[in-house]
Amino acid sequence: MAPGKFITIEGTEGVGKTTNMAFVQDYLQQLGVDLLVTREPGGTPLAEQLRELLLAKRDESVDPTAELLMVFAARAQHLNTVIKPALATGKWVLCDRFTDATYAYQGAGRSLPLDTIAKLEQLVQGEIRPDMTFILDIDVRLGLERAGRRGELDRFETEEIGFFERVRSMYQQRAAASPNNYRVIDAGQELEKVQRDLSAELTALFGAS
Ligand code: Z5A
Repeated sequence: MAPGKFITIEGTEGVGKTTNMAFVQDYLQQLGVDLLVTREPGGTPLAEQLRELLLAKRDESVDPTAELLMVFAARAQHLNTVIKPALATGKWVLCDRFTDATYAYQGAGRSLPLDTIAKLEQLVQGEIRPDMTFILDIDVRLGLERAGRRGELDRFETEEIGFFERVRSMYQQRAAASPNNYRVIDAGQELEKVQRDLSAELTALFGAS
């Protein structure tokens, strides 16, 4: 059986990932795709516990390398027990964030060396990479304004604006470096227009599959 496709959605705060994940899920299911929808950090009971540890605000500062290792610990569990088995049976996997987020948040945001992330990526994932990544791109201030309307902020959301500027820039650089595997969507537009753009990309990519 042909393995399924692995699709991820990424972006900075307030970009509308949750809203648009649901839209992409509907689109693919209408095409008849057998789809597993999941998220990172998370996607298994252990990885969801690691997510809680990562997002919780706390009195001690979190060492960036400790944060990086927790992200990859969660990913190893998620990838090996959920994502890989699903892909192997021909299911498609739609994942809210994956290793691009690590390059963006821990690499650019926390200034950890990118080659360290690349080594962990290789160790944990081997050759597995997403087939397609949608990057929802938004002006950082606009995104933070939207995220702020949702209520209490988590540990990442309380970072200063420069952190999110670096995160956004890393996403843009990664998309520019591998245009075949990324699509950048302007998420600063009205939702209807964002979803029209997403639909056009999805139709071009998967409409005929
Ligand atoms: N993290 C990491 O550091 N390293 C890693 O490797 C990984 C993750 C995998 C949790 O991620 C944290 O984990 C994340 C990075 C770190 N940092 N933070 N925080 P998350 O993905 O779970 O959390 P999130 O970034 O807050 O995503 P989210 O919950 O999907 O939020 P969102 O993108 O802001 O989506 P939303 O809730 O759908 O939209 C926000 C609001 O805007 C909402 O009220 C919508 O109705 C509204 N909205 C959406 N689209 C529009 C448009 N087009 N116009 C107007 N209003 C809109």
